[in-house]
Amino acid sequence: MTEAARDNEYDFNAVELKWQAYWQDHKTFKTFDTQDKPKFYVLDMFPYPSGAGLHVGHPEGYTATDIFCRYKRMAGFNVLHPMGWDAFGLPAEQYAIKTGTHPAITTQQNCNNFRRQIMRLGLSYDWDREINTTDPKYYKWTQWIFSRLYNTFFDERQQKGRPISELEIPADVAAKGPLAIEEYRKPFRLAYFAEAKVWFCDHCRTVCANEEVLNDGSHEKCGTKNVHKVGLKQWQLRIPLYAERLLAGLDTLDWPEGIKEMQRNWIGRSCGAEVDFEIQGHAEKLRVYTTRPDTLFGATYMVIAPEHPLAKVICTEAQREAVDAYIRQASLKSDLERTELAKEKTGVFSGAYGINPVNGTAIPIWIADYVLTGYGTGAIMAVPAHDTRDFAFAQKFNIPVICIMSPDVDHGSPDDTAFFCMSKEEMTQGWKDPAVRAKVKEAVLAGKECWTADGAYIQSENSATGFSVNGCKKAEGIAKMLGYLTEKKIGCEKVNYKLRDWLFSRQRYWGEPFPIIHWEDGSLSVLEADDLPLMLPELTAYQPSATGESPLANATEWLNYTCPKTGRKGRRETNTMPQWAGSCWYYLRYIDPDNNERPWAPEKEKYWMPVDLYVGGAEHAVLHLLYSRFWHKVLFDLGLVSTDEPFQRLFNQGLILAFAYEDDTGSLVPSDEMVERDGKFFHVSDGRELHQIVAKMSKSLKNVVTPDEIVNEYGADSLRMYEMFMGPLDAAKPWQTAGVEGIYKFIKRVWRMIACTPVDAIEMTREQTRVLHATIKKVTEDTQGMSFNTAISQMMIFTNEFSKCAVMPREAAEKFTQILAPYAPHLCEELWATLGHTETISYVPWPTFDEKLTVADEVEILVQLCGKPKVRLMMPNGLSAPELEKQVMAREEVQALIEGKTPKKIICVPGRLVNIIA
Ligand code: ANZ
Repeated sequence: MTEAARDNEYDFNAVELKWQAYWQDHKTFKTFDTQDKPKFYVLDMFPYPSGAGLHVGHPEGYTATDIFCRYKRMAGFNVLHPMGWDAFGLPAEQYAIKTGTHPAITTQQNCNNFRRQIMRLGLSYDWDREINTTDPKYYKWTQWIFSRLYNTFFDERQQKGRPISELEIPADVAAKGPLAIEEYRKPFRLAYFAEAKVWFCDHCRTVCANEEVLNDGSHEKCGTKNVHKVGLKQWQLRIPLYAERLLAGLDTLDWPEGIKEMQRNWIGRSCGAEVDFEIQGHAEKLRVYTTRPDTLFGATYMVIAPEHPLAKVICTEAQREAVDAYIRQASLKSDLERTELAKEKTGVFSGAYGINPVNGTAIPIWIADYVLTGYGTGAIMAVPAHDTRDFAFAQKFNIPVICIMSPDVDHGSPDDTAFFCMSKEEMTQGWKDPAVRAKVKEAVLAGKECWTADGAYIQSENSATGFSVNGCKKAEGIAKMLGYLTEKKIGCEKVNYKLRDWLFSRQRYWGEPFPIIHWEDGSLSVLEADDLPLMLPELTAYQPSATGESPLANATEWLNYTCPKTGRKGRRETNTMPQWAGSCWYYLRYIDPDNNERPWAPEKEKYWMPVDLYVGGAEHAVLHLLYSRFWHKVLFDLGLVSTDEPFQRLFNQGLILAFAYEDDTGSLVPSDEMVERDGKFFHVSDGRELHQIVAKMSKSLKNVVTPDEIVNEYGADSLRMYEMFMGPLDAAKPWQTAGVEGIYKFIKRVWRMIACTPVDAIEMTREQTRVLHATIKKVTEDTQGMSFNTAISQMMIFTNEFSKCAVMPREAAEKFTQILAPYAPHLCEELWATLGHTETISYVPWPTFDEKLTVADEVEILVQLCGKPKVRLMMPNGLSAPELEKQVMAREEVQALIEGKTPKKIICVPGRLVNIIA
C-alpha cells in the first residue's frame, strides 16, 4: 500500500505530477510507424497559442480525443495522437508593433505556456511529433506545397489537377517562344497573381478573404466595419475549379450533417442557363445567367451590373451623365450593402434595348447594383412577375409586370405567403381559405403580385415560330426551353458556383513568405525545394503601410534579389500567406515531422492516412475544413497523398458557456458585482435584482475559468471528468465549478474503494458480477460512441455498488481501474500500481464482458392502475408480455388493488410496467 493510500486521503497533486513525469521519462505515448497493429489517427484542431493561455473550452475537445485514444490503445490499435501550434497570426505581430518584441519570441513563450498547461492535463500526445507552423523547417514545406499549386492546372475533362508542364500548348503559341507559353499557362495555374478587387480592412491594414467578412459587413478578425473593396495585386487560388469534387466528396464523409450542408451552401452550386440577347444598334450580344430560362416570355427588362464592360458602351448620350454618376456611387458600396442590407433598389436606365430572343420584343436595359459583377455573367433578364427582387425593382421604376405562369395556389406552397393583397390576419392563417387563395391568384394574374412557386405557363407562346410552353409545369417548361435555346444556339445549360477564388495573400509580417521572385521584365519564378525555406527577414518595424504594402517592403536587403547564375535582377514577394496556409496540411506533417528531404515519406502517409477522427469547433465548418480539403485533393491528384479526403470522421464539440447576469434593462453585469441570496441574484452595490443567463465566457463579464485554477484545486482528472460529465459532447453547456466538486468526490470515493480497502481474489456475488459486466459493456459502447457522460454515470453506479464491500474482489477492482483509466488516467495508473502492477496501464488490454452476465435475475416492474403508478414489484427478468401479465395479476398486492374485479384491459411493457385499466 502506498503512503497516500494509508492515510486515506487521495493526494491528487503528488499522484498526477508523478505519473506525468513517468509518461514523459518513459515516452509512454511515443508512436511508431509499425504496421503489425491496425492504425488509428486521432486529430485535434491545433490551437493558436494566444497570450491568454488555455481556457476551459480547449480541454473539452482535447480530453474527448484523449479518452478515445487511450481506449483505442488498450483495444489494440496503434494510435497517432499529436499536437502542435498554429502560430502565425495577427496578435503576435500587433504585440510586436506595440512593444518591439519579435513575434517569434512571443510565439515561443506562448507555445511553452500552452504546452505546460496541456501536459498538466495528462493528455497522451506524442510530444516528439510536436509541430509549429512558424518553424522554418515546417514552413519550408508550406512554401513547397504553394509552389506545387502554382505549378498545377485543372484538367476539366479528367476533373483532376495535373502538372502545368502537361498542359497542351497550341502550336501557334509554342511557335512564339517561352514568354508566350508562360503567358498562355497563366490563366490555368491554380495559384495566380493578379489585380483583384479585394476586401481591405483599414483597421488591420490588410486584405481579407471573402469568408472573413461577416454578414453584417464586419471583419471577423477585429470586429470593426472598416472593410471595403480596393484593387490590389494579390495571390489567389482557383478553388472553384474543385467545386464539383468538393461537393461529391462530402457524401463519402462521416461528418455532422449540418457542417456538410454549410459547405454545400458555401460552394453554392446553381444550375441554370446562359442566354444571349441582341442589343439594338450594337454588334455585341448581352449574355445573361438565369436559373429560370422557362420564364423568358415574362422578361420585361434587363439589368447589367454597374461594373459590366458594356455599361459605358451601350449607354446613350442622353443617359450618359446619369449612368456615370450611378456607376461612381455604386463603386463605393460593398456587395452586402448592394444586396442584403439594401433597403430599396436603385438603378438607372442605360437608354439601350435588348431583344428578347424568344419573341423579338425590345426590352429596356437598366444598370442596377442589385446585380453583382462577380456572379454569373454580371447581367440578368428580369422577370418581375416571378422574381421578388425584380418585382420590387419594377414597382419602383414603373416597369411592366407580365405574369406568364398561372399560379397553382391549391398545390403550390408559396415560400412567402406575405402577399400585398392579404390582410395581417389572412397572412397568419388565411392561406387555408380558398377565397384568399383565389384573391391572390387574381392579383398575380393581373401583375400586382409576384409568384415564385409552381403553376402552368400562360402567355408563353410565339405564334410566328410556333414555340410554346403554355400549359406546362415548371420542370417541364425549363427542360423544353433549354432544348429550344440550345437548338437555336441562343443559349446553353450552365452551372455556376457561389464559391469564389480564394484570396491568398496578406500585407503582414508574421506569415509564410511566398517562394516567389518577380523579375524586372514582369515575369515571375517560383523557388524550388533546394532554395527553401525562404526565411522571414529580421525587421525592426512591423507596421504595415497604409497603402497596402506589407512590412516586408522595408527589408531592402532581403527584398532585392540577383540570380547568382545569370545576374538577372528581381524582387521578392512582399505579401505573406494567410494564417489558413499552415493549417491546410499540418495533419500530414505529424506523420513524418522531422523529414528534411520531403514533406512526408509516402509509405508513412499510406499507413496513417486518412485521419480517422477529427475533433474541433464548429466555427471551422467552412473555412479551414474547405481549404484543407481543397489542398488535399490537389496533393492527391499529384500523387503525393493516397486518399482523396483528409478527414474521415468529424466531430464538433459544443461550446462551453458560463453563467452571466443581466438587469431588467438587459444590460450585462460582471460576475463579481453579483451576490446570490436564496437562489436569487442581486447587484452588490444597489441591490437591484439580476437574472442569470447563459453566455460566452468573456473577460469583461469576469466569468472566465482557466484550467490552471481548476487543476490546482481539484486536479487534472477532476477537470477532465467534469468536462466530459457536463452533458453530451456536442451540446453547448454552461460551466459550473460546483459540478467539479461532485466529480472530485467521486474520484476520492474510487480511491477509497480500491486503494484503501483490502483487495482479494474472492468470488463476486451474482449481483456484483452483473454490475461489473454491465459496466464494462456500457463503458465500452459509450466510449466508442463518444457518449462519455453516460459512461461516467455507469461508473458511478458501479462505485455505489462496490463501495459497500469490506473486501474488494480483485477482478472487479482491476477491470474497473482499466475502464476508468482513459477518463482519469493519473488516478488509475496509481491504483494499478497499488494493485501490484509494475507496468503502465496505458497498454493493458481492454477488458471484455459477457453479454449473458449483464442482465439481472430480477427486474422492478411498475404496476399502474389507469395510468397512475401504484406498486413496484420484483419480477423474474426476461418475461414475455403474457407471462408478465399472468405473474403480476397473480400477486396479492395487485388483486387488492383491483378489489377482485376483472380489468377491462391490461397493457404490458416487458421489463418495465403493467398498466391495468379497471
Ligand atoms: C431570371 C429569373 C426569373 C431568375 C425568375 C430567377 C427567377 P442563384 O440561385 O443564386 O444562382 N442573377 C443571375 N446573375 C446575377 C447576378 N450577377 N447578380 C444578381 N442576380 C443574378 O440565382 C440565379 C438567379 O439570380 C438568376 O435567375 C438571375 O435571375 C439572378 F423567375 O433570371 B434569374
